[in-house]
Amino acid sequence: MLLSKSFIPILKDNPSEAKIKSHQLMLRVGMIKQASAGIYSWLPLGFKIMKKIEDIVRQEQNKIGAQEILMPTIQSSEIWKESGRYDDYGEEMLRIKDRQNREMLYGPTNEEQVTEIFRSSFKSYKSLPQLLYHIQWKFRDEIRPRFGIMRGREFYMKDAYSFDVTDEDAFYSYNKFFLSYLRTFKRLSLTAIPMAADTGPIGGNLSHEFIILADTGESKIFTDKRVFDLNSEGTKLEKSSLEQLRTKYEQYYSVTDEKFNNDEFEKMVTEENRLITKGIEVGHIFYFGDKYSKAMSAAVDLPGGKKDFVKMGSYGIGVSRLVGAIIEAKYDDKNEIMKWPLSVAPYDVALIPMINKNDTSALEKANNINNELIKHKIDVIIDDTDENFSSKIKKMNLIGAPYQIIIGKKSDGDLLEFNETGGDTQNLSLDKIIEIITKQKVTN
Ligand code: P5A
Repeated sequence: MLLSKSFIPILKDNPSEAKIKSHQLMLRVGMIKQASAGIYSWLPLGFKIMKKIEDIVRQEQNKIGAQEILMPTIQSSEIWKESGRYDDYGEEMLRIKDRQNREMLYGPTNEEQVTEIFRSSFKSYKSLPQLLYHIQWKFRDEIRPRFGIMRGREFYMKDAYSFDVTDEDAFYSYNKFFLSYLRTFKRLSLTAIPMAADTGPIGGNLSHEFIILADTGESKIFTDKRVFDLNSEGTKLEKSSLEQLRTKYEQYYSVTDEKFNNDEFEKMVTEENRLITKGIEVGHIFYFGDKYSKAMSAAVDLPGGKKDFVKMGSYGIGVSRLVGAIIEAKYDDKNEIMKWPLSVAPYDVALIPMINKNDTSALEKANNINNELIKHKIDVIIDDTDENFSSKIKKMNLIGAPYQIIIGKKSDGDLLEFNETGGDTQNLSLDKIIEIITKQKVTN
């Protein structure tokens, strides 16, 4: 892709309305454009990154056996009246009337809609467990939308729902998502810690928020530092392996402020291991048993001939919020350098030819290198503008391809100036560069 032909409207300075670095960068490089309060259009750069995040989220859902569906954004109020949440949800719900004066709403979440699908499709325990998910826009009329897409009114969420016969089976489903979330965030190169959390309007009594540390986060957390040394490596999808994983995490005190209890904190965590800080909630999982299935009569036949309401959980990931969360974690705003994790980077490599007015050889060389890189499935953006070197580097540092190749005075014969964005420059052959990038792409 040539920069001159791309739709990446970069601003010279940080927009003054943006208070946190993810919002600043997203507006600065034209990843998003505000349409109205808390509602955004996604421009090519931002959209490409979000789609890559979505793909990883999808792959990890499929790996635990969840099946993808797509439910509508607009829902009927009827099912919400059945569950009892139509009135409870209050002003955050955007209510709409159709031409027949029927009460509709723009879905803030889908527990009701999916329960309605389930009850009309499944009759027997033999079909369970069912893990269903979709990736769809949501609307919540947040009183204080802020920080760009971090707390939007319209936002993109992956929401999954599990249906089981017994509590025990349902915990197994819950633990599958627990593992899947740890794996998902790791692939996005984020350290997200599961923390015991409140259930709010979703309901139930078991819940974890997945939180990444960031000063600008809206969640206050109290945790034992040692939890950051844990990982999910080696965990299998078997019941006992998943239970061990949760026990491993739950041995360390880690809670959001609604669950905080100072006596417990001081009893469980030695002073040197206590960490009180802020974070961004990128995922949230809930177990709520038969809260919705009972209210909406979603029951299946059991082996003995009796019927029982199914046991349910729901599992959310903020796909659009993750774009901002990754920026909060990776953007060096002092030096104005963004380096996207390769797994979601908008381009793998920025090619920066130094172009003289009368000499187009650097651009030709860049085109040839691009053709080689394409053969190896390496995605490139070429700065073909005739701006000076430092403004070219500045722009590319903001766009954030993880690697840069500079074709300039110092490019010596077949050797090219190569660097990891923000890092030291090396002179390497194109073959060597391809080898380095390809190796990294495989491990991602
Ligand atoms: C779980 C899936 C739910 O809605 N129902 C279906 C449950 N949970 S949640 O915690 O309310 O939301 C899940 C994730 O969505 C992101 N999120 C948001 N992102 C941007 N702007 C918002 N206003 C917003 N609200 C929620 C968060 O990442 C959250 O963890």
